[in-house]
Amino acid sequence: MRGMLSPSLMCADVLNLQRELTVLDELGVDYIHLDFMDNHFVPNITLDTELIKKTKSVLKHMKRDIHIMAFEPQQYFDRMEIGEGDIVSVHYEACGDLGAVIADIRARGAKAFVAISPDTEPDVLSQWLGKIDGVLVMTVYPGFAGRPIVPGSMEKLRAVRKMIDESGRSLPLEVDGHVSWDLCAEMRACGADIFVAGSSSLYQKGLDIGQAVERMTELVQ
Ligand code: S6P
Ligand code: MG
Repeated sequence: MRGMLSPSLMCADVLNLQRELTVLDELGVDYIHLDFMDNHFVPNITLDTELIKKTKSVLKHMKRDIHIMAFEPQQYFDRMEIGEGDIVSVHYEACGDLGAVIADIRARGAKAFVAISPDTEPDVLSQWLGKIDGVLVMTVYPGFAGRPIVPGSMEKLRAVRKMIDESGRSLPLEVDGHVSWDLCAEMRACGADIFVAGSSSLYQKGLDIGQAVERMTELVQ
């Protein structure tokens, strides 16, 4: 699987989101990463359900990559209009009945990814690998941009990649958190396929977004 970018909209110019989305869409970026938080599972609030819903009317090619950092995420699916083509990541730690949440996402035609926070062991994924469409590994503590990478994250990516490969499925592995210019190629070598690009890379001040997308795409091939 080729390496793909998923720029994080919470790191973009929030006063000009429509323009930010259109530019990325026209550049041919694969995914837009949309972080939703409930101020309980994580101590912050970012993009809301209405905004996430409305992104649908702007995007032509780019797919939504919705990362829900909230307890019982299924309560938000209708309001986000989750459907065909979306990736929806829900946290292992946040679902009372993870099987039902996965089934709900897939019934809507979306791809169900299970996300794990830094303190969650990869082993918890083993029973779900046959039932999901991908895995998201958080390499920072969720809730904020600009956080330092958690030590041991590369080993964790490698361990999850190995588990996926040994399961016999070719599931994409997404990495979210401090995916920097310096670390993204190493993350690729550890088995990541989808790279959430935020304040450590694409959204550093003063960069030309077209050149930055091109450079990062090369780094993760
Ligand atoms: C954080 C969120 C992430 C951030 C991303 C920011 O909880 O899930 O998607 O937007 O990590 O990137 P960076 O490079 O600032 O860590
Ligand atoms: Mg995220």
